[in-house]
Amino acid sequence: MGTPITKTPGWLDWYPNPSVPGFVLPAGAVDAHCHVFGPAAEFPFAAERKYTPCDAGKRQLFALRDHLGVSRTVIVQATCHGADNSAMIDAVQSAGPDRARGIATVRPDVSDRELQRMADAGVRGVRFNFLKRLVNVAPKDDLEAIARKVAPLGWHVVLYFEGADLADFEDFFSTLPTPLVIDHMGRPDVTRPADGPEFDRFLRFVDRTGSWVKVSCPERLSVTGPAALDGERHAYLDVIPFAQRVVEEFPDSVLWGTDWPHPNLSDHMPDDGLLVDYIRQVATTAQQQEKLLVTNPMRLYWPGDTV
Ligand code: 0GY
Repeated sequence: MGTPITKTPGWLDWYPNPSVPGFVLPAGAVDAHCHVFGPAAEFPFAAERKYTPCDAGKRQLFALRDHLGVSRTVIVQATCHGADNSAMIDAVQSAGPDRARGIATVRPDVSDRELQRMADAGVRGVRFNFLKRLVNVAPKDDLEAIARKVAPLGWHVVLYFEGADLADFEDFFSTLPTPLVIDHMGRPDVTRPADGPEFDRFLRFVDRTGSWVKVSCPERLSVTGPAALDGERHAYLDVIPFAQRVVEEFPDSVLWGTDWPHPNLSDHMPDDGLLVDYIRQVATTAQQQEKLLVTNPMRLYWPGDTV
């Protein structure tokens, strides 16, 4: 018997009965950002975690994938599991033949053998997280050492940072020897203008570095909503100008993800079916949708494969 798990106070569990999306995803659509939590009895959470979530295991993730009409998933190691990637790798390997990829968290002393074992299991990148509420941010030397180790495998680095911190980090990011993938549009402050200097700076960084950008997590960025709940198919209006701008300026390097099971939301838990409907508001043409949902993630995570 493991120790009973007490969730972080105020924790919101994932939405149990998501709607059927009104937007039918194109064949071969990829959810390029989601997580698994535990289940804790099988995959205990890390001692150094900053939150304790509900269980959200691979079976529940695959049920949502099938419900939404997603074909493939990219499972990003959640910080509640620290650098123990077993739950993520187990989910990647259980997803069905070639249906999932993983993004790991590793320490600088990770061995080449361990990295190769992860690559064989479907891992294609590591995540560097700069949110102090989620992790004790690793020193730059450690991150550089990790990036140097994973670059020969053809992996990329996924960057998670707050928009306001980009100015401090961008020189460092530019030195990393791998492709870069940016989570949640670099977390802009959506109360500022989408054509203002802060978001311009972000887009210039994307252009200069050739980064990939996830136009994900409107539910995390939105201030005014409305929330994707109660049948609302036109949700998160304040985030749309930011996401539309990224999709229009970088149609060949945008990615989309559900972010299920939506860690650390405190205001509301979105209905994932309605989050799929949000896509149509940011990628407004069939060509943009095909690139965002199929062509781009396939090129990054399944190069050479067909849908
Ligand atoms: C996200 C966002 C968050 C959490 C994590 O790994 C994580 O714990 O990624 C967050 O709390 O902002 O990308 O899912």
